Amino acid sequence: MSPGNEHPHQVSCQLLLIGGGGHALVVAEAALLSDWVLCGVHDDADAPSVCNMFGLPRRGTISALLSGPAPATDGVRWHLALGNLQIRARLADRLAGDAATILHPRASVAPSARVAAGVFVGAMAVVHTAASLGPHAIINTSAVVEHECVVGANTHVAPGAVLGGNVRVGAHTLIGLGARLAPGIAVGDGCVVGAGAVVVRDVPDGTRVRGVPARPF
Ligand code: JB2
Repeated sequence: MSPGNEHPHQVSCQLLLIGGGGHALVVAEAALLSDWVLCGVHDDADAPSVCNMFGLPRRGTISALLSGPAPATDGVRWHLALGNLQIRARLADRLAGDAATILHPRASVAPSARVAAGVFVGAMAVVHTAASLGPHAIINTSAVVEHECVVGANTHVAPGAVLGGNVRVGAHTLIGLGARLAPGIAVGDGCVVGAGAVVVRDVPDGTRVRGVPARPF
């Protein structure tokens, strides 16, 4: 990794998960495999799945983090462990302190890749040579981000999606399950690429596309 990137295996750091549902289950297990010590969860559910599965205390709600004065994180590292991109963006703006980057130990992240704070890379995902991942991006299970791709802040590349070489994806965009983006394609901010789509033309900001080849809908 380039200077300034975090080492994937943070030893005995305390980590707060923001979100307690399905995505949190995946993040929690990856974090534990990477030697993080989980210290709690914020979620609106009374009994979040991740608390039940990993025996973690619920420290508060997401609604409380989103309202009132900016919440304090008391020096504890935190990670956005929920999938809702709008809520993730609002939380990222409000939370102080250092977001934790979590790389599953069986992800392949090239040493030359740039990985910003708060990123999650799931099991069997590949982030290839000179790729760049913005803050809080999610590269989910078995997704492939090829050489020199740029993935914007808070963008979610869903399981099995493939970004060919030199693809650029903006911020707050969802690349759906198993979608394919041809090499060199640009997808803008706030877009949705439907599951299984094959994108062979650039996608402007705020556009939803689906199908093979992908078209706006
Ligand atoms: O609009 C919201 C909201 N949406 C989700 N307002 C507030 N206040 N909280 C919201 N949340 C919080 O995210 C809730 O506390 C909820 O318990 C938590 C987790 O959301 P959910 O259980 O719907 O799923 P997830 O985010 O863990 O997983 C989704 O995203 C993943 C990336 C699912 O679609 C998964 O299948 C997917 N893999």
